[in-house]
Amino acid sequence: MTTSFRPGLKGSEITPKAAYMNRRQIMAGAGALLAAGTIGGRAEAKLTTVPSKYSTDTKPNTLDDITHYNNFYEFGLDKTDPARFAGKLTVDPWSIKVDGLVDNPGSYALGDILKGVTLEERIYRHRCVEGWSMVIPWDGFPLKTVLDRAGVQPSAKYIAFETVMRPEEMPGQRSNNVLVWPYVEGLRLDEAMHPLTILATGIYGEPMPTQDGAPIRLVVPWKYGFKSIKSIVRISAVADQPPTSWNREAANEYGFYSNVNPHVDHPRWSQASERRIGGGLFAPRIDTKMFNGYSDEVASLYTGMDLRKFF
Ligand SMILES: Nc1nc2c(c(=O)[nH]1)N[C@H]1C(S)=C(S)[C@@H](COP(=O)(O)O)O[C@H]1N2
Ligand SMILES: [Mo]
Repeated sequence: MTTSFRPGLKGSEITPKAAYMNRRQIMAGAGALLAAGTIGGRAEAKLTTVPSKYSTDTKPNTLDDITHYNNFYEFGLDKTDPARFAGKLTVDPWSIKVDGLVDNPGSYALGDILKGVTLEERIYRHRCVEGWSMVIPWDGFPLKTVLDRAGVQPSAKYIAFETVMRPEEMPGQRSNNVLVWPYVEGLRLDEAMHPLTILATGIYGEPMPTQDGAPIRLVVPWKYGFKSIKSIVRISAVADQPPTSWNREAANEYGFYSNVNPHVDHPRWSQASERRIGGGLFAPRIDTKMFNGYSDEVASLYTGMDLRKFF
């Protein structure tokens, strides 16, 4: 956990959503369906999205917060390293290998994966295991869409994910051995198929900033942030619980499930409360909610499981 004071940060985006909506209206008025925006040095088209019933009403963090306070160890360990170094990652062309226990294995170009897909705006709470949180307006679509097209076979019980391995573009893959590269994650099949589980390709209607996991990353809002693996190049349907990066590193600190749970402390700190990024130096900590506030949607996935044991 680190300090909330970041010198050099502009305090200009007080009402991010309002400013964003204005920008959208201005662009619509100008008939500019494909207005150019620049993220991480790339000139990109504006995404078209529809709202979702799964979005929270809570005010989202500013794009500045979301893109300057990151965990992406492939680019370094400091929260500001991804913003400094992730622009180097080549995200176009991009393809994802879909393999394992599926009827239609193959290497699919991202453009083909996105064909016929409706992007939704999903404003989700994001809770890092380190004790900080944000609210992020993702643009994405259910992971289930990809899994259904792949044709997951009945013998598959889990879905495994892999981040790109590219040490020449990712300095952390050369300089730190905190984790074994590439970063890997996994979900139980029913978690992967859950409507809250999305693949995100943008934030605030802009193509995914590189530091947030461009061009496509997982978002599982009821689990600690490290489950939401970035810059995915492989999705595999498997029979057995797959290894996951942080669990492999310290199994007693980072479980395979890692559902947000204020009643189970990390061995080195409490998980009862969280610090919302962007609240300022003196903002009080807020109570962490079971399943990050998504109990109504996901608690039934875990009936019968001892949530203290399967953390
Ligand atoms: N490949 C990869 N994915 C990753 C990480 C990482 O270091 N590498 N960090 C995780 C952690 S700990 C968090 S909290 C979130 C942070 O996402 P954000 O930077 O977009 O807020 O990404 C997760 N996904
Ligand atoms: Mo995290």
